[in-house]
Amino acid sequence: MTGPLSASVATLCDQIAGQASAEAGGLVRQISSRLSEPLRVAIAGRLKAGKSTLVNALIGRRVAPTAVGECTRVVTRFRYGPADRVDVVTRDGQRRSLPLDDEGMIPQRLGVPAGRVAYVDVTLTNERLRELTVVDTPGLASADTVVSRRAQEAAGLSAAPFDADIDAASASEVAAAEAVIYVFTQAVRADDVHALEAFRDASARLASTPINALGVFGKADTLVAGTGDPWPVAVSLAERQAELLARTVSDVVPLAGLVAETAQAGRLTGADRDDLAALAGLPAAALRLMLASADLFRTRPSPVPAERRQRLLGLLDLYGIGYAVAQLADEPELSTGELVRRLGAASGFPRLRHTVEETFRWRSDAIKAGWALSRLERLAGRSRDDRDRALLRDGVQRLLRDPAYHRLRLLDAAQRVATGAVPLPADWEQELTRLATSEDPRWILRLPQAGPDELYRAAVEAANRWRVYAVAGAGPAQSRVAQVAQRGFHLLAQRVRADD
Ligand SMILES: Nc1nc2c(ncn2[C@@H]2O[C@H](COP(=O)(O)OP(=O)(O)O)[C@@H](O)[C@H]2O)c(=O)[nH]1
Ligand SMILES: [Mg+2]
Repeated sequence: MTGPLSASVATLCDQIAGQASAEAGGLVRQISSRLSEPLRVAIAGRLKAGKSTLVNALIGRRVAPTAVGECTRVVTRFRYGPADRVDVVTRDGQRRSLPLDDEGMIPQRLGVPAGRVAYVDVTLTNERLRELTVVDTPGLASADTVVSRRAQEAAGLSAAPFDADIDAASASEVAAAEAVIYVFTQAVRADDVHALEAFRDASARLASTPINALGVFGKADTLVAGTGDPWPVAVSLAERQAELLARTVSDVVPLAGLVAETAQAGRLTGADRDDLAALAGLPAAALRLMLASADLFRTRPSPVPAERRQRLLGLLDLYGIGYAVAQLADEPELSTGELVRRLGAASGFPRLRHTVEETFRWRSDAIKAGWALSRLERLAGRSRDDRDRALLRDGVQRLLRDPAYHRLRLLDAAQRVATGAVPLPADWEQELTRLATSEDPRWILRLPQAGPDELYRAAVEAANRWRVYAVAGAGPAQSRVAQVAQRGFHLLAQRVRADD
């Protein structure tokens, strides 16, 4: 599913590749082939933040190991494919296939020293991966700088696909992601902010805005002791983080990732449900004591054997157990399926999924087109061949003059205003946001009933207003934004008239 902007960049790539030198042509074809792939989202964050857990929840299958092990130390890419398959790609470009282990997970032992692994390439016959390729990274601030640098490359933090210090075959495979989900736990630290800014700086154009980055406030369930309700605290903390990071991520969504993984991957069995129901039948005081801490839950006398209790902790942790037990105490006949559905809702995952769709999928055409254009520009900047350089530069310039590409500039301007980098009066900001994020002239102009004439006049009027603001308005930054808006409304007026 290639959107219109990506499709025309792909056409441009084909034209350039046909005329450029063999070397540049090959690189341009790599960029082009990325445009028809699903949007690639890297999951970034510190070690143990809950990244792999989130990956499993997003895929809806427990396939990424979440314990300490070799696999959690390498970059792993999950994409759609006709068969389940794990390939270990080494830094010399060789591939080695491995079977999934007995539990359907990536094996803990890769058979290759971690230092020689470029990344692990996993294809799964999983519908959710048809639209989203997910890249799991080991953690940005890990002590092992090699691993951490590779994580940064996979997250697009520092490296272009072409100048990574690995061979060309692997480099083309491990091209940077177009979008990132950054998993925080507790407070946002200074180097988290730093890493995010590096990500923005590394990729030009759209990446310089929160348009392609989303924050997840992970392990929200561990914010309060025992089984207390963490959401009031989690929601307000996430809001505070979102304010702090407004220039870096579009939103920060709180999530109880472990519960989300268990629910999404369908890990809770009928026997688990029955164990939870048995706990729900305990006298209230005994239950309260048991659920006060993980240690007490393991050690207090209980109708459920110790190893089964350990399993429940691993599936749900105290918050999830407390939530499930409360549901079963109210409705002892609750089915496993309905319990899982409620746990999924209680994990915060539905809001995350919705936000991912809003933030990434909907914008993925613009994100990918912007990504590819910035790669072409970068290639032009690096090319030693004058003819290649001219071909690339001219091609990109030609495309950017196409009215359709004005959307990229609009999104960029709207994000800059939304982040506060360029302050505008609130109603001007809202108008710009509507223009940047919609194709519907009636909605943009807030004239739901208007006919073509009225829409045309309103669009021309808006263009004039922004032109005046560009000249008379505050500073040079506002002026540049206003010029982009003016042209946007001018193009909108033309479109309304053409559709008439
Ligand atoms: N209680 C709780 N534990 C979690 C959550 N997310 C992950 N974990 C646990 O934290 C540990 C590290 O998670 P993992 O996904 O491997 O972190 P990564 O290093 O960022 O990939 C694992 O034991 C997970 O089960 C969560 O939301 N709540
Ligand atoms: Mg991990």
